[in-house]
Amino acid sequence: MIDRRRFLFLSALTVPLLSSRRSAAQKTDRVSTVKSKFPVVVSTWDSGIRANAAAWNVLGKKGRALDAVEQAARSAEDEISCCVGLGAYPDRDGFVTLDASIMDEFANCGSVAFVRHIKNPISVARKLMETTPHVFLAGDGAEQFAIQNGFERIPEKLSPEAQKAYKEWLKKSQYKSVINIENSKKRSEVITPYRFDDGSPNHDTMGTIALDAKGNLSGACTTSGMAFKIHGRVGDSPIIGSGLFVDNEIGAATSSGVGEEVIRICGTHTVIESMRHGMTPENACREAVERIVKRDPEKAKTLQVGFIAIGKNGKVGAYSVQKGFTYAVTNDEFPEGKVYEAESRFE
Ligand code: SD4
Repeated sequence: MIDRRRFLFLSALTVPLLSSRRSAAQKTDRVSTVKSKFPVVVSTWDSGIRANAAAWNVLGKKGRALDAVEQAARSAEDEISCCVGLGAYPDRDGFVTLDASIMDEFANCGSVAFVRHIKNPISVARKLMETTPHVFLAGDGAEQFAIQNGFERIPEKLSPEAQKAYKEWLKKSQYKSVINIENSKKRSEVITPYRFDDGSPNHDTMGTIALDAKGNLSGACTTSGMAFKIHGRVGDSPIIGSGLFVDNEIGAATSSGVGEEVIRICGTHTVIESMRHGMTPENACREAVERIVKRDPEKAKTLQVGFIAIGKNGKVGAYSVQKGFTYAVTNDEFPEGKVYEAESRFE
């Protein structure tokens, strides 16, 4: 296993187009633009490499981007120790509540929020999109819809890891948002740890965007939301235009980090609109980050948001508020996937 520095160094060497705005001081292993042919799939975080593998089973056989991103999200939801799905950390009342959204090349979209007891909310979102006139269901109604459509109701039970963390959290019961970064110390381990050493989650979301062999785009985003959130809180991930947006003429984008900040700037819609006006995916992600920082520069130093985007031509871009936001890219050149660390506003 190569170590992280060498891995990223090699990644940088093999990626021809680096950010034009990278200064000498920033001359590190960071990569915010990846030129790629299609099909290509991109997911947030190190664990995106496993989500991408599920997507590549579809995309590599010339399948549809929509099917690929759904499979990516499902694979993350199925991982019991992952940051998303029923194995994830609960809210402050001890309930795991999930949000998910999906969007296809025709601007069809479906979202569910504040859903409990359902293992694969992404597929509920797709079902809603494909079989009803609606785009967004929340809470009990979303659960009821899922069950009526054959999804199994899983009784509430925290995973042992989540149970332990929740007990620990209850001692102080203080909500403090964590800066989501990949745990670089353990990065070279094959199974990405989803927690910092103190047990707090280092991220809670899997966002996946894909461009298929026919040149069509789709995206999916699934999350357990911020750990220990207020019961009923919904973040950016299920909100079309915030945590996920796809415009088949332009590109696809998704986000991870503090959802409230993404919602305030309609984050992924902002990314796609910047691309519509000529920006590269990287610069469009950077522009969205700058809007977050400009609104409250001091607060921005204390939080994380990262965006990833794919343009219609297959070019991939990413940018984050804080260092440590990683993303995985899988394509014909790297069918096993490759993880990059995005450039960031703050070091
Ligand atoms: C949310 N954006 O619910 C999600 C959280 C996240 O890594 O991405 N964490 O606000």
